[in-house]
Amino acid sequence: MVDVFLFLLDARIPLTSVRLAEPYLSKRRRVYVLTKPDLADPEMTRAWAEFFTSRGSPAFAVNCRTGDGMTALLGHLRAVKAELDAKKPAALLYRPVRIMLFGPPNVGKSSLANRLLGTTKAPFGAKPGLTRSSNWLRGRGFLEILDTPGVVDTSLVKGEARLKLAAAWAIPDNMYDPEEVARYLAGKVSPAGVQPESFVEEFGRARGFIREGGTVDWERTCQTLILEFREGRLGRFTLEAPEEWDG
Ligand SMILES: Nc1nc2c(ncn2[C@@H]2O[C@H](COP(=O)(O)OP(=O)(O)OP(=O)(O)O)[C@@H](O)[C@H]2O)c(=O)[nH]1
Ligand SMILES: [Mg+2]
Repeated sequence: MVDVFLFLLDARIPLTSVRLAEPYLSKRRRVYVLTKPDLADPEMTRAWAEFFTSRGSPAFAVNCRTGDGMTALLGHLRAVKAELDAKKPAALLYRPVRIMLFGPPNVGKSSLANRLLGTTKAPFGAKPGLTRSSNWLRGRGFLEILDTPGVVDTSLVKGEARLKLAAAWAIPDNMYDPEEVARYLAGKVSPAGVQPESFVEEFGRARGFIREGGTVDWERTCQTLILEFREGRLGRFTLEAPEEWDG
């Protein structure tokens, strides 16, 4: 029995995140949580939250590392509790709100569970596939949370969506070609007029990744570019806009 589905979307790739998990969740009552907003373009995060809200699903941007945005999400969940309580016989009023977390690998599900519960019970960490099985978690307060592993088999995803998932680190490191992902990212983050290829090359030179003979150490350069994107060191980028929504 689940009262609310919290559908976590990486704020840098909301569309790809939705498409991954959508087939598992059709028609259920859901609340969207845009995670890692500190890494995304703030204007775009606002636009995405408004987009989902206008389509009838509440949406909140939450930074699970700092707690930014938690107050609004908790306020919403308290309102859900009040609504559920109003429908229940008095004898059942002690019942907590049951929440299931859903979303791509590494999106921040376990971090959010810990934040919502005020615990550190759910193991979390900077690599996809950390949570291996679904667990009901309880803490202080009025919530019970089902933390789940990443929802889908990302190995089946192809094309640009796959590059985006790799960039956001929803795909394990040995499952993508770093050069392909770095070139893709360079195309997104390089200033207008700069070719992705030259951007990567300059990036490597600027960091001193030079081999004997003066050529750029391409592998190290690509890996570092991806890493710096993931940490927000190249800036705050959102790779998808609500206008791309087609469903
Ligand atoms: N920058 C940033 N990092 C975050 C945020 N929320 C979570 N993280 C980091 O993202 C990584 C993944 O967090 P988890 O909570 O383990 O993600 P998960 O969805 O449970 O991952 P799996 O169980 O592997 O599917 C961790 O390194 C977190 O610290 C956020 O709002 N901003
Ligand atoms: Mg987890």
